[in-house]
Amino acid sequence: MQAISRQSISEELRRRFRQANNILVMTGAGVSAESGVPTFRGGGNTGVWKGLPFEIISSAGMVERDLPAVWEWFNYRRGLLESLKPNPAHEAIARWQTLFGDLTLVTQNIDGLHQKAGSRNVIELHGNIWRARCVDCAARHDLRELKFDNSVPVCFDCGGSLRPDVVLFGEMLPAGAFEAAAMKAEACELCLVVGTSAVVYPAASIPEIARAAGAYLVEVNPEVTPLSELCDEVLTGKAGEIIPLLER
Ligand code: BV8
Repeated sequence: MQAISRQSISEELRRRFRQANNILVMTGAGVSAESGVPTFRGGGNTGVWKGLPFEIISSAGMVERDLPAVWEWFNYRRGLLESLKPNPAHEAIARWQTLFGDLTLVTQNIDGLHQKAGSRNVIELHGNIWRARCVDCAARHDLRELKFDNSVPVCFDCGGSLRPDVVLFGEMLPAGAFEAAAMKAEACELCLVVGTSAVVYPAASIPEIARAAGAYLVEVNPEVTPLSELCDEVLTGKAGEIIPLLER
């Protein structure tokens, strides 16, 4: 794949990036790939865990059936993430928040790397792997403070079982998160979609909402996705190489 250079970003996109006041950025696992976070459907081997497809081990039903197995899966991923750092794509997006009147950052990622790079007010559509939630009283707990082995951690407010505070397949998104993202998508002038295979809904409908409302839609991805044909511009390559090329 030929390295992407400054030239491959159109004058049209440069102008819109320079002039936009209100932009929305939506990210998926691909924005964290260069930090070493395995993707779900790319080269990473997290598609399957102990023989269970990702959509099964990360499903609401699994919490009912086998909560210890769910914890084992998320403990493994948290273990992977512990030492990983934001990459130039996360850092550039964090810098942008002071450059635009209104920048909305929406992510499907639960890795917290946008926040680690300095991004604030990140709309986490699918929750965060560093938090747990009580299945009884719904109290949230920061996992960084919790020391626990592979057993199911207990809620110190009510003694109930804790579960990862992430959205599992078959579960509703956090109250208000999707609505807030959809509202911003309707209002944005420029929508950048970075590192997502755009197959998981309702997240994948956010760029569709932005495009339908007249936003200039740009995709950054080394591969073609179901969203590519809807885009005004597709930048084929890696987020860590392309995103820093967009300057004001
Ligand atoms: C719900 C947290 C409703 C947990 C996640 C409509 C049509 C079809 C199906 C559905 C539909 N509506 C709902 C469904 C069902 C389901 C769904 O969408 N299924 C899919 C598989 C078809 N959706 C749900 O279940 C949602 N809930 O609908 O509830 C409801 C209604 C009533 C009552 C109750 C409920 C909940 C979905 C959320 C699930 N949780 N994550 C966890 O992480 O374990 S989803 C998880 O997978 C991620 O968060 C993300 O959303 C998705 C993975 O996608 P990506 O992030 O895009 O990653 P992927 O690996 O696929 O792709 C990486 C991309 O990056 C690739 O394109 C690659 O080329 C690119 N890339 C690689 N390297 C780079 C790069 N790009 C740039 N730079 C690089 N260096």
